[in-house]
Amino acid sequence: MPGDLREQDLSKHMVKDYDTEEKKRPILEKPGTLQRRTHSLKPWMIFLITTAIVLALAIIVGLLVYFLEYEQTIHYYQASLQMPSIDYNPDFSVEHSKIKTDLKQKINNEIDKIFQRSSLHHHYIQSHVVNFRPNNHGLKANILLRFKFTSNNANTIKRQANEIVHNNLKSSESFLKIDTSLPYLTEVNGTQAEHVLNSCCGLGMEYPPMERVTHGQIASQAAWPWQASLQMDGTHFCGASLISATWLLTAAHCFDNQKNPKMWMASFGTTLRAPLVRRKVQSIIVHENYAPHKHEDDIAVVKLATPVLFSENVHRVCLPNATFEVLPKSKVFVTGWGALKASGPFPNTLRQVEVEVLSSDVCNRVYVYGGAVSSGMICAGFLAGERDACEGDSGGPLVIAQDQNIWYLIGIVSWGIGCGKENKPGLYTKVTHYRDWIKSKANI
Ligand code: 4AZ
Repeated sequence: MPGDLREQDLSKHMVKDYDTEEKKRPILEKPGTLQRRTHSLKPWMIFLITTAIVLALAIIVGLLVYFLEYEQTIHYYQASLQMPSIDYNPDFSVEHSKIKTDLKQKINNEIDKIFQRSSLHHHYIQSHVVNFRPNNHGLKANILLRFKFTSNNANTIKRQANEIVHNNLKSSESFLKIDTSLPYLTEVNGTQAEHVLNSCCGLGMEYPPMERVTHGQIASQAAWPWQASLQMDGTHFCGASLISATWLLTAAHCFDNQKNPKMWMASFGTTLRAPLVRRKVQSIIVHENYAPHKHEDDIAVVKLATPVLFSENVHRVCLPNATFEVLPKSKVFVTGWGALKASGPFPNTLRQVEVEVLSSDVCNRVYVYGGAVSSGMICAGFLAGERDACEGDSGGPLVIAQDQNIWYLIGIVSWGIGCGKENKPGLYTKVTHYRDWIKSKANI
């Protein structure tokens, strides 16, 4: 066949060509030798490749560790616990009462102990008692448990946590019992849990502070989380204090020129520009006996259009009972965005100053305020002057730390002659004097 012939011819040709090339090659370079050379690796190359592989493996392991360890997020679970051995006491409803604080501590210690010796000890952070309620099995406590884990572990961790709670509380050893008719743990969304965790009053700056405050100081973010700024057209006019998720307490004279709630806004967070939270104002209730440009009954409550969600940096201050007494010389703090001195500049960041309570007798001396200090006012500062509230601080809080570092609102910045002048300390509306009025208007 013609095809066969052509193939034969071609193969002959190829052999011929190869032979020619073979002859041209130098004697030392045999074909086999050349092939082996291209495939063998030098030691430095082997070292380089091994290093690269080890490095790549290390990066992969590192990334895995990072995602397993550091991409952990906070998860909250709510649970209800029964304490059949404890009878309900009305003081369990009194915020910061000793009996309530002690029992909360006892429950938290018990839960800590259970989880710290469990398989979840790396994931468990803390337990927090939210409230107590009486029921037909004695006393019931609602608690929030805080865990840290990667989200893909959620179902396993919840199941394990349920088992741990169940196994530990079914034994008769613990004073805590679990309501077996309910699922033990239910997941709570983070913002809602933070709101609940921060809903107790008066948690602010640690007192006494690490270093002594001599003059006005910049306040740190979570030091005075109840401090609000009342603003008109985006301009700060007055300070105010958050006393619940919807109510602020401030001075009546802040509204001397503008009482329309639509014109006002409240902001929270230590900086006026770039605040943490803003709220519209729904209503303003000024004390009925207040007369503009006078100093008596200088108190008002402001209702926010929508409640704030409590967080570490925004939450309420405690209100003292009407019987709460503050002794002269008590150390107290006043905070605000007021002028740094009379007719001086206004700061953007919240400031704090420590002052002393002065007796009304001292403040009513002829050379001080000569009888202008009434029973509804509290006097604080120094006869020597210097540390004081000033213009723009009006309406803001004067607070005192009680045991367990809980802050109580005792005064509202109201008036004074100048700022930091000798024999002219600051005057504040006395909150205890108006305690019933606050209750009648805001139901707090
Ligand atoms: C004011 O004008 C003002 N030194 C507030 C407080 C004091 C003086 C003035 C106290 O808002």
